[in-house]
Amino acid sequence: MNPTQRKVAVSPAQVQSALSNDSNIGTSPIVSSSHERRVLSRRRFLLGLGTFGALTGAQTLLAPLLPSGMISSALAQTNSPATIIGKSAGLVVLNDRPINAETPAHMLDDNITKAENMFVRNNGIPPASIDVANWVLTIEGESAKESKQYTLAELKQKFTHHSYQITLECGGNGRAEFSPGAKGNQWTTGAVACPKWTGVRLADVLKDVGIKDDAVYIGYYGKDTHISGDPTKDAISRGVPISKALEDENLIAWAMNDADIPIMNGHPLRLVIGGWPASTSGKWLERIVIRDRVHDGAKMAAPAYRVPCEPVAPGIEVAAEDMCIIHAMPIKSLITYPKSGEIHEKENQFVVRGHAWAGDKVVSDVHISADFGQTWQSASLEKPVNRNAWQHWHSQIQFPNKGYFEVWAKATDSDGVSQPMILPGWNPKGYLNNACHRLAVQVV
Ligand SMILES: Nc1nc2c(c(=O)[nH]1)N[C@H]1C(S)=C(S)[C@@H](COP(=O)(O)O)O[C@H]1N2
Ligand SMILES: [Mo]
Repeated sequence: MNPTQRKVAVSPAQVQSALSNDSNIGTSPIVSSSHERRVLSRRRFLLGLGTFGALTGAQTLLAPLLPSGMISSALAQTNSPATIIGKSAGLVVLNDRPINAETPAHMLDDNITKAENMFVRNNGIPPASIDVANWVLTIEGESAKESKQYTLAELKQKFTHHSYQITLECGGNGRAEFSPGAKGNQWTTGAVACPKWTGVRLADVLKDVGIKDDAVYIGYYGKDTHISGDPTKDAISRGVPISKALEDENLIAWAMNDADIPIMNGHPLRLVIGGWPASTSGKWLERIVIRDRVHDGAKMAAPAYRVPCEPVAPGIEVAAEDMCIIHAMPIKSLITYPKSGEIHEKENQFVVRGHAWAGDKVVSDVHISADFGQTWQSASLEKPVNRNAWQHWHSQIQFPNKGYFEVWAKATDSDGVSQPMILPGWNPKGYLNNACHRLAVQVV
């Protein structure tokens, strides 16, 4: 053991013993769809870290930092999943039926997320075959003036092409922190990405078909199938109000980062809706309906993608009629460099950076704290390359002494709304956790 390792507050052995009953935490699990298992393993994990919990008095807050952090590289090794087609082995698979995988924060360090690093969120079974040459997009619905069909070639030839970098974040990103827990994929921080998308404006295509005055909503249908295999059921069919749909940045996209969209992210065509839960960005897009009412497709009804209209106490049951559809995503940020768990020499400046995004708004500030939120310093923040793209920030920290530190990042949007330090309003399905991201650093 070298001297720096000896300084680590939690030794690999301690972590190992804490993990001995369940290796699910601390190594990226191949499958951890069961929330109970996770809670149990976290409890076991904490048992081995009693002093740490006592130190902060906030075990549930601290617990998530350490497994990915100060542990031996052998333990930290990802249980690489059976490789997901087109994806980095470093993605963490949360579920394999259907495939759902998130991106560790440090793999989101690029300004433009690499295709192989973008998370995968499937509600159903991805299409088994994709016939690009014969792919047809149909636009119809009660509030469409007519029904029209476009091949990919027609879309590309008929409408002006646009490229935008658009942040897509799953509404359930951060669900793993909910207490009481919420069922579903236990996303930590990695169900977000901001690649560059190329396609035609959704608005241009809708206008080409003709939108009746009574239009209220649009809805999408994709080629994936329901997890049950039942062909009469849709995996998911969501949408947005027509006013949102007509914004410039929304695309019917065929390319991501100047190449075909990865199969798992919706090749050959997907909807890209900026600022709203990524569940509104339909993959394997085959049909868009212009509705004269709020779209009533699969996963539009409560409790899916809805939160209590008024805040509720944690754990409470909420009636369907008291749940409201999630609109724009809240202000959030991520620390993408360095990786959590760095061992850093005190004499050196600690360089830290990441991204921040604010739904339909703009990020106006990012602040960094290295003392558990007691003091904050302003980070340098770049403007977005376009609306609905994440913004890059960076900062430097001089630690006052040696020991265990955390770096916290807190972004503020153009309305002066900041990220909370802890889980904001609890809700039954575990949506909209925009609590500050925290990084563990051992200063030696
Ligand atoms: N057709 C289809 N579109 C879909 C989904 C899906 O399961 N099927 N999942 C939605 C959800 S919940 C999210 S978060 C995003 C995820 O996009 P990604 O898998 O490309 O990261 O796609 C959305 N669009
Ligand atoms: Mo999602």
